Amino acid sequence: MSLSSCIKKQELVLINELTDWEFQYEDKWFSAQVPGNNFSDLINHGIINDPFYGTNEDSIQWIPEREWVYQTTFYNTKYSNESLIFNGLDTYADVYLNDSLILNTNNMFRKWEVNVSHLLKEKNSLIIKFNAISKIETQKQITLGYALPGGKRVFTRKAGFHYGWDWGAKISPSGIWKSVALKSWNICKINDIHINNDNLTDSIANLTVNIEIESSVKKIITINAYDNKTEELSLKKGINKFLLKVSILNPELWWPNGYGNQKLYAIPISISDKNGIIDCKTTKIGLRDIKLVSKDKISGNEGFYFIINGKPIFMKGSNYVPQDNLQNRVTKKHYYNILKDVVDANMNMIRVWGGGIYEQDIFYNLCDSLGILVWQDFMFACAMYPSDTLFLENIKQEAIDNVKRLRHHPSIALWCGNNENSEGWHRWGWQNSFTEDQAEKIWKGYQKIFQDILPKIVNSYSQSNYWESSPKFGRGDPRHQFEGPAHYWGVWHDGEPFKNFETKIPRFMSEFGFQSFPQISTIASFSDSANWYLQSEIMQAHQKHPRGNKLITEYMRREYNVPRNFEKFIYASQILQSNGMRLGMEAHRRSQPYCMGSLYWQLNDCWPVASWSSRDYYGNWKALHFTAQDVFAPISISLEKKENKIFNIWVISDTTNFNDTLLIETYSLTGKLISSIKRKVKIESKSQLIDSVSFCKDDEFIICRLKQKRVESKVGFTKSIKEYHFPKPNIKYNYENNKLKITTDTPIFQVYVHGVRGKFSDNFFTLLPDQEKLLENKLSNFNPNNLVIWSLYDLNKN
Ligand code: BMA
Repeated sequence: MSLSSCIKKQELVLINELTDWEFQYEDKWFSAQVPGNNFSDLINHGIINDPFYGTNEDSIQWIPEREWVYQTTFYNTKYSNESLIFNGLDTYADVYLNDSLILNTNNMFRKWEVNVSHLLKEKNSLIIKFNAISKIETQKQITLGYALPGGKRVFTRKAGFHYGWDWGAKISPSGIWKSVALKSWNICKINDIHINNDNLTDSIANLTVNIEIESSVKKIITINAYDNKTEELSLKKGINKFLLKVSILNPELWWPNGYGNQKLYAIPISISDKNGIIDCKTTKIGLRDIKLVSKDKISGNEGFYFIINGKPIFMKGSNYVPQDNLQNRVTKKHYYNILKDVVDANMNMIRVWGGGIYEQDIFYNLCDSLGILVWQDFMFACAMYPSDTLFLENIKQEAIDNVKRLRHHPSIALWCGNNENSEGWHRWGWQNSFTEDQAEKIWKGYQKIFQDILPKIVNSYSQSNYWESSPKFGRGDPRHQFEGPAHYWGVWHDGEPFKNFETKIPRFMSEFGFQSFPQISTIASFSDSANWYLQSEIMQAHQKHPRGNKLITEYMRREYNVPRNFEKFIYASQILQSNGMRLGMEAHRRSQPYCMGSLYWQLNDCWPVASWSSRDYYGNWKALHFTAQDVFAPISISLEKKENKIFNIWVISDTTNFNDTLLIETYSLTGKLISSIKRKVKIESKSQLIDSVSFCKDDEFIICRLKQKRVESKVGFTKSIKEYHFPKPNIKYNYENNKLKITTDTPIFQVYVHGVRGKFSDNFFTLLPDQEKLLENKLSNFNPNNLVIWSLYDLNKN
């Protein structure tokens, strides 16, 4: 059966697209955007100002304290069976159809379907009332009798970051955040398809297709599947379950980015009778096998790595948080741009962190087609949760909805129960505020959710891997270096030196990070220049970590002159972050196969803020994103700085068995070549120590190159940057044929080209006097007149 013949006979009408919605504010009705939320609607009508600007966040806290009502009318042509589908209501909603209460919701992550056949008329009124959240939470806490770690938010199944985070504003919207549809059908319909991969070899993929059909009559139908297989079936009234065996010959595998193609197969299934097709569904799948290995045979310890299609693969990536507090502002383009930036930074995995949202379908579709593996947390973070029957049932349904929705995406590599809940309970002193009985009850609740309900659902509804919590152990427990995934926050939270990234190496680093400031145009989006100093009220409001600015400045002082000029301070903060994080990323990759993953905290921001991100709210790359691109490249050179001015030179690579020539060069600060060594190398392992070079003088630097693969290392310095006297460079540039050509008369480092709109193809690079740097700008017609070029020279002369 061809895809084009798969025409649905049941109807799915998106009510949000066909009708006008309104919301009520102080007795008046205003037009509303659906999907959307109350904040966006209030902004659109000029009732509130942009909550991201200045300190506006403070002035909008009344919004979640109120009730918000949305309404619409829609028309209907009668079918025998009709249901309303709400793909996402945030959060406590009472839904009325033609004045009858049809639904109460309590979970923004669930999909709700209500049979409304008996209530529909030709013209229908739909009213959705969103209740104020905090009153409900307070009531739930009173009923429980004590407060749980994480605060009152744990009672509500709503994105954790809406309540504020150490990188996020407290902006807690409510509303119809996903589409609303009217589903109508007459005879029977396909409810669900679940495709299992039974066996995958080079010559064949054997699949079992589980099909659920709902029928309003007893009936004989024909099922038509992918490979033109046809079967006659007899339906009973109600729910019918069948399975079909389907084979794909000479299957092409799906591979993560960097390892092969991302072949996807469409599997159409249709049901028909003598009058033609009654219903059909097409499911896209990718053929791949993902195993999570958590028992390391050699050491007997618990390792943690992924084997994809038989190959153990090192995971290079980052942690993803939602792209906006107001989800309706995240367009298809935002999804594409961010995931393209993930691939451009040579990543093959991102972790969707548990304090955000289960992402929209488009996110996973793009991950499938770009080869980005997804470590998917369930939405539980940094807290302990209630465990009463209603709550457990609620999260069970939430898990079923989302595991079913995402199970066919080849990109899904892992479902993980929670972020840091177990770690917090065991090592952050949470237990101290409870009696023994309370503590026992809370821990049992944890076990029920994360050791029983969630793994069972993942197992029964998908073929994915499950892991209880990230991390297995945090930095407070020495076992974090030997077992499972780790979050290492000694650097940053405990003020440990960046060097410790090189020694505290776990089996899989699922979080480590350091903050920096976003570029000045991003800061200008929420403040004017009069506020551009760290202590200003606005800058403080856009730094959510209580010690954030202090930590950045303290670490900066260790290595750099702390610039008095605000814009240079921002530049320095980005170099500080990227150079520090480089130590960790390179050390993790060098430590293969002991360590098999490096996911830094964090990829992105949900508003303009100082944070751990490598890419700011507007998608601008910080220095760290360029560093990730460099360190995560398929082949990369790592300079490991040792005691006594010695550098170990490593090649770290996703592929092995190639020959090359390594050039090891040292230069004076004025660009004079001091020494040059050529070494023929045969790369036989994924991380290979090639040589050690020792320096006599401090005022020299080292650069290494792999000649054939055209890979260049970053520069190695022996001293702290603040101790160097860089000669004043004479930098020249011209702009021709959409390319910016830059030259210099002395070496320049961390060259930052800025001051104009658009994104350059490279930045924060090194340039030597005999080289030309050619840069492209995404905006082909950018104006080079205001261009500013800084390098480490500009930091040190400050
Ligand atoms: C991690 C995350 C977040 C937090 C980050 C920085 O552990 O899981 O909860 O934002 O640390 O503190």
